[in-house]
Amino acid sequence: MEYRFPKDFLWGAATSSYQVEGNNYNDWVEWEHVNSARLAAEAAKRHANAHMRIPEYILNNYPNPLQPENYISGRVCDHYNRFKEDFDIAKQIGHNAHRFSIEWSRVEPEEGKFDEKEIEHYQQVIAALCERGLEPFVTLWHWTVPIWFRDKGGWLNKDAPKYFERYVTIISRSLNYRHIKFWITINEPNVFASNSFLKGVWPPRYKNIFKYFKVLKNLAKAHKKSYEIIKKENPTAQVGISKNNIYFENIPFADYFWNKYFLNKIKSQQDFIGLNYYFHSRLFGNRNEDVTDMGWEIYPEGIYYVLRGLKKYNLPIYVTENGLADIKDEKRGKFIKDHLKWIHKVISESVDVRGYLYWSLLDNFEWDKGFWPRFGLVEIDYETLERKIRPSAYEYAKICKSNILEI
Ligand code: IFM
Repeated sequence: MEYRFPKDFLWGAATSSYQVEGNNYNDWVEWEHVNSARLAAEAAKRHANAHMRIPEYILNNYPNPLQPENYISGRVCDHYNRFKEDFDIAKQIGHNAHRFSIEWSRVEPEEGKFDEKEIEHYQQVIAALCERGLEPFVTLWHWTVPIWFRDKGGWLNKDAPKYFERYVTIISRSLNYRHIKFWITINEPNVFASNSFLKGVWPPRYKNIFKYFKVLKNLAKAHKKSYEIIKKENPTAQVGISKNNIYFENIPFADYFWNKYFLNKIKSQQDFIGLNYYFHSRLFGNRNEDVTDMGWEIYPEGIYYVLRGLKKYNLPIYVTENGLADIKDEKRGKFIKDHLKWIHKVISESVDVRGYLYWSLLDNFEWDKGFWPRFGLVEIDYETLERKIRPSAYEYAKICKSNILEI
């Protein structure tokens, strides 16, 4: 069976600064150092439980969840220095778009002092993408913040949106806007706010529903203002957010609060919706017939329902993330194809999906889980930093190059 995608469909992958660049200095880097031993000990405790054993094929790799160094990002993939090599690979495997993020803590390491050299670095990143025919999707904020911002209370500070606006003003002026059509102001506001302020698992580890809503409010404010700033600089820019939406099977309450609440808040200040799709949730438990290395259920059909749920916003949609941890690369090819089949179906029912960015181009640092989850189309050997293109990347390349999915 052949599924042809619309003309000019964008194909590619996504990354974020802290997860691939290496040698950053931000709130997460400080947090890792304080928490790595605890995270390794907790993993060991879970592993001691017969039902939660970590499989050998994960433990045989470096670094693995039982090792404290698994939780220290360090040089990660050294993408900061190797971005050209990595974009060569993206081009080679048929991509025509790429999503990356700017590291706020590099650009504004001290309050109000912007580092020209770092801005230049991102100018070079954008130029390198354009030279290779990769359409840049620039994410302005993917969860990490400068130390000075954290010390002011981070996103809980009532002036947080103002601090963010200052950064966005400088960035949108200094990056060559003619080369950037797509701007993503904020990555997954709910995931950030819930892990950091409600569940207490990510820095600053609060468990407080009022703080959770306060942070969402400030993020929405920051987005709206950034939208205006970028549009003033370049009225033709397309500005949106990346929103992690979950397919809640018959759970309308959760669907509203998780999927729609934030999007409704910024409704009139977005030109597209970036969808990050990973999860499905059933009221009485998922079947989990097929799972990723992280135990996340693989449920491709869910992307169809989630995309249908976004139709009412009447905006173009780009899938700005979708992917899985699969160290053996046994499931990735099929995973991508199955999701694309459902995306194709929703397009044929006139939902305006215009692109697909796999998460991630490279293996990278998965937040409090560290290095062991392997999401990459490209494998990273963390001892030598050698890049190896996985077989699934070639399967995906065929689709990217032909604009046709064959199953
Ligand atoms: O690694 C993350 C990314 O930073 C945001 N979206 C989900 C990915 C996988 O958990």
